[in-house]
Amino acid sequence: MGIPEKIKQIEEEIARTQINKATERHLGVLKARRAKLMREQEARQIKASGKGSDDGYAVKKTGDATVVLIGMPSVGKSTILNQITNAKSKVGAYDFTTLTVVPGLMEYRGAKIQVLDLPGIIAGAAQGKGLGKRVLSVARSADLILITLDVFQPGAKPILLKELREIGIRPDEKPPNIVVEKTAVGGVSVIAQVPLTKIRKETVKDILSVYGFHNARVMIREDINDDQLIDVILGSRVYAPTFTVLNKIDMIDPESLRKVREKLDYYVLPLAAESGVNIDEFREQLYQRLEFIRVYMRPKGGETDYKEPLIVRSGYTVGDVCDTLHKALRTDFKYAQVWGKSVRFGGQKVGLSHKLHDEDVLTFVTK
Ligand SMILES: Nc1nc2c(ncn2[C@@H]2O[C@H](COP(=O)(O)OP(=O)(O)O)[C@@H](O)[C@H]2O)c(=O)[nH]1
Ligand SMILES: [Mg+2]
Repeated sequence: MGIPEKIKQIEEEIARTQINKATERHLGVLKARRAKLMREQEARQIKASGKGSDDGYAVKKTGDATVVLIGMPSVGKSTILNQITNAKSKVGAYDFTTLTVVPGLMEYRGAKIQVLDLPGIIAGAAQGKGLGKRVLSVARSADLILITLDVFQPGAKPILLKELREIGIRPDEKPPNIVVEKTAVGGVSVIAQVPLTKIRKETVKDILSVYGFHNARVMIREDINDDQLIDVILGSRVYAPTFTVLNKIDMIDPESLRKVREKLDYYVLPLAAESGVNIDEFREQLYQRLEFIRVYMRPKGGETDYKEPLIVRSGYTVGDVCDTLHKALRTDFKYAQVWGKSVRFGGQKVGLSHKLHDEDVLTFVTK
């Protein structure tokens, strides 16, 4: 039996199996086997094609953050790109007008945001339907995934999310708080620091054994499920938040729009990209969701530059700032001084791992 048949067989068994306490362990193992086979299949496909997995569609990340536009064909992605960036992406009333990835740059409040317009996704894209996997893989570089829905097709989000999950993106999830360390001897020990309600320790051990971990220490710090454990073991998952807009609201009356929004159990920003309705609000919300912070640089013994702050993502450390400024800075780094909310007193000395806050003032002291 070939790999695709094996995957199919396992998927059928998963579909047949009722989810309950008695089957939890078995299901965990099935999912682990499926994920392992999928990885093998992917490796073979890449080898057979003789190219990288994202050949021809690799897009260099530029700017302070990258946003990827995702949606069904003809929902208005290219129109949005053209409205908010300097790009000129082809707009068309027919499907698949955009055949490659079109990048644009949106400059807003001093931040440079790279926006990538992807060809429309259809169900099964991750399995190679339509333009398929190679194009979709570009979404893996996203700091934020912008989901575009059409007022006449407002229920498309689950299909899009499923396709993203298939290529290893975990939309709106955080990396699970689990550490798996291989050890030389001693079998598998599972230490849970919180009560586990979705997975049993035996299942953790079973799943690890599918991946050949027979000696390991597993530290679980949150109430995870089997899928999350498999994600951690595979290690190639990317985690990104999503932001959803509902486009073409000019096509329906306010009452119908209210009804459409009521049916969706999550927030959407109503938009009419073509005529520009809500575009300013859209840019603002996009900027907010990227959670930028401003860092003002002060040369040692000099004046703070309040005019041109450094724009970085929230969560950035002094070390991250070194990397964005100059490669050599990290090696020459002695210490930094910070004034602002992230420190207890102005001018406090900090190291590379210090996390910065919005509007901190930063001085580097080098060797
Ligand atoms: N009525 C209306 N039409 C729109 C709007 N945005 C885009 N369109 C039209 O929808 C069609 C598809 O747009 P396009 O940007 O190419 O969609 P894409 O395939 O998602 O990139 C084009 O004919 C656009 O003119 C909008 O806000 N309102
Ligand atoms: Mg397009």
